[in-house]
Amino acid sequence: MNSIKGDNFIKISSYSDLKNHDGEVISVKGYIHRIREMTGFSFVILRTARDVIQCVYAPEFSDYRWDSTLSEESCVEITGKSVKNVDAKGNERFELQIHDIKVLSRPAENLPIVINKKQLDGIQLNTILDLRPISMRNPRERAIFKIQEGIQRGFREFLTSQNFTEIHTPKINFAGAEGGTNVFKLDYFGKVVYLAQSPQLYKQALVGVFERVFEVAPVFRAEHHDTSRHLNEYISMDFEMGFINGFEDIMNMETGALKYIMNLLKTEYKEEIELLHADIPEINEIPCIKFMDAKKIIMEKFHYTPSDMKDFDPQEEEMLGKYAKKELGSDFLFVTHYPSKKRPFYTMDDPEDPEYTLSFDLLFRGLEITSGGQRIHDYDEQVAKMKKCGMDPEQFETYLMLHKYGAPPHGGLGIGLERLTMHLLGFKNVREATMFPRDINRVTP
Ligand code: AMO
Repeated sequence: MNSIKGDNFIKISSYSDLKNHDGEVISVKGYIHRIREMTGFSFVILRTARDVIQCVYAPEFSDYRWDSTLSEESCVEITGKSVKNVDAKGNERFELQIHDIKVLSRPAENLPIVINKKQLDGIQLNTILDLRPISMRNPRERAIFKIQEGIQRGFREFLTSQNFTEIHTPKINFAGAEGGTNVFKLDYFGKVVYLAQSPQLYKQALVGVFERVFEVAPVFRAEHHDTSRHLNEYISMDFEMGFINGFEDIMNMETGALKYIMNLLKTEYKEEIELLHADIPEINEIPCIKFMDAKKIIMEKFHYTPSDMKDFDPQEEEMLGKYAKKELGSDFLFVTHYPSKKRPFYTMDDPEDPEYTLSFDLLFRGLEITSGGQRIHDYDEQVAKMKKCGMDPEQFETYLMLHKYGAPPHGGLGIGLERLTMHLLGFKNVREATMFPRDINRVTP
């Protein structure tokens, strides 16, 4: 029960509290989501932090008299009696018989879009994004980000239970960690520095301190193309763990985290799942396939000729998603042993075949949501690999302190939070699962 006795009435904040106070006079604060005036009575739908509560006005309920200046999006405190109703289908529904409405604030203007329908029908994504501070008031839009909260919460809770330490690493860095050209340069008092592409270098350093670490934080990628799966700023859910026996330990930890997250969503985010018609996957074991075997499947089963034998394009990922679902009965698929040429300098090569790496991606319903793998922990090996990648090890002195002064065998991964949310909710565009997206054309709101 989530209620406190204050003033004269019990204050409640959600629909479930209403149930717990059947027959009692209680008070609740929120936004007026919708008003429906009928003959002789009115409905006021109140939007609270997480749900909507139906309140009914009729003159016989109290001395309070209907205020025809009440407007939608006003903030109010409604006092009334919690009563149970049974609808035509036999469903039990609690509502509040209004005894009083205290107006706490009124909007200065009417909203530019209708937000009090089940979903934002017929409104273009760009308009929804332009108006994010208010479009998110729509219960369905809001539910997307409650689900996203649940994912992060599950990640955090699970890893904490596995003795991981939560860390915060700097976002202004001396070098890009992931290579490539998608790094933002910054003028730092006359010096060139970079926005963090990932917490990679620091999370590895911290394995040398805490053994197991995780971080949920924004990272920055200067993506030059406008695609449905790339953002310039996204939330990366990273972990890194020491004393591993192999990169399979990382995959097992991720499987455990995902199982925990999905169960948490099913148990504590039921209303949001219903609103969004989300299909939350059952996870038992996640199947796993080697990169070159995946290429074979793409060529032989899907008769597709890849343009790049060192990576997958989005269509190939989709094909692998279909294959995993149809033939392996799984929404997820681990692809392991990516070619060394396409993985960053910290990735450990496979000693059995150094053309490939001890690394993996996780595909979810045909989209890469995770990259991870085992890292090089030997100093000489790391320096040699950096040189091979055309890097100057001297510039990475602080990073190499880990290797120089002793590092355990270790590895980790990074999960793109928005991408995971996107495919969990069946969206076509990652921006739908991003509160305030940053892309090549958008830096506001
Ligand atoms: P990687 O660069 O593959 O690996 O990123 C990890 C995951 O982050 C997500 N992602 C993105 N999401 C939205 N917009 C983007 N521009 C974008 N780029 C990446 C994807 C991807 O799988 N340091 C490694 C992780 C590790 O090995 O620990 C890394 O960052 O879901």
